[in-house]
Amino acid sequence: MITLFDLVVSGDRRPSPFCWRTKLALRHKGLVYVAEPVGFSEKDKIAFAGSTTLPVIRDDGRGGHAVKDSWQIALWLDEAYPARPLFGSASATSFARFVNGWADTAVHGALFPLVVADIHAHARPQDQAYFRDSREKRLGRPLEAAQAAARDGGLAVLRSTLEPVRRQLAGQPFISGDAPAYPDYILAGTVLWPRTISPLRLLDPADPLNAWLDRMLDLFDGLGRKAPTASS
Ligand SMILES: N[C@@H](CCC(=O)N[C@@H](CS)C(=O)NCC(=O)O)C(=O)O
Repeated sequence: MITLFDLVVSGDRRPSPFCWRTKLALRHKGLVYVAEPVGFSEKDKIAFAGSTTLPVIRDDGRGGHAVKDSWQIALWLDEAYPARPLFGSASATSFARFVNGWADTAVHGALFPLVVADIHAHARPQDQAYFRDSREKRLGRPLEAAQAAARDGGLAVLRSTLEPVRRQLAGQPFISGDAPAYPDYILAGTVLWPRTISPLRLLDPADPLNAWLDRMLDLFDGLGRKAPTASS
């Protein structure tokens, strides 16, 4: 059995874009897992893996082997469980690595300040001080001020950052081609993040990316669609 250490906020919501990547990857591979909820400040729960961030997985069927970091987890899953590959070839892995880096920097860089105060508002009460302190150090100002400043024009920047994906999807149903693979799970995790903790509508209703998102939310018996949202 695989245990996924999964970020939890209030109302048992699971917002982490990186944990979403791993959940979708596990389901893609048909692997059964149990999710162990971990709050922002519960570092003791993942210390066994030498990690301070989520996701972490522990595979009891493989001697309790632990892997940290969503990208490393994806690589390891394909190595340990070659059926139903997340990548499938060296060039597919290379493409996915680019998407991973682009999402983590360009997309998350634009998105994070747009929702940072909303994340704080949804963090469990016992995690809020840790979250505020660590993120205000990163942003150099109060969370509310950072979010208010980002909302002034930042959503348009974020939406234009997604333009390469619109072009990719103009000729195919998934970022990876005819079927979803890890690059799709990377960006689906990004979209599920604000959906879980913020009223912000990341995509304009007329955005062609909505058709792709609908396909992603339907995967694996509606895993993403069934997840509690900010308003549910
Ligand atoms: N590169 C890492 C990033 C993981 C990450 O930053 N996770 C956040 C949750 S979204 C976290 O665990 N933060 C804990 C903290 O801020 O202390 C990955 O892909 O797994």
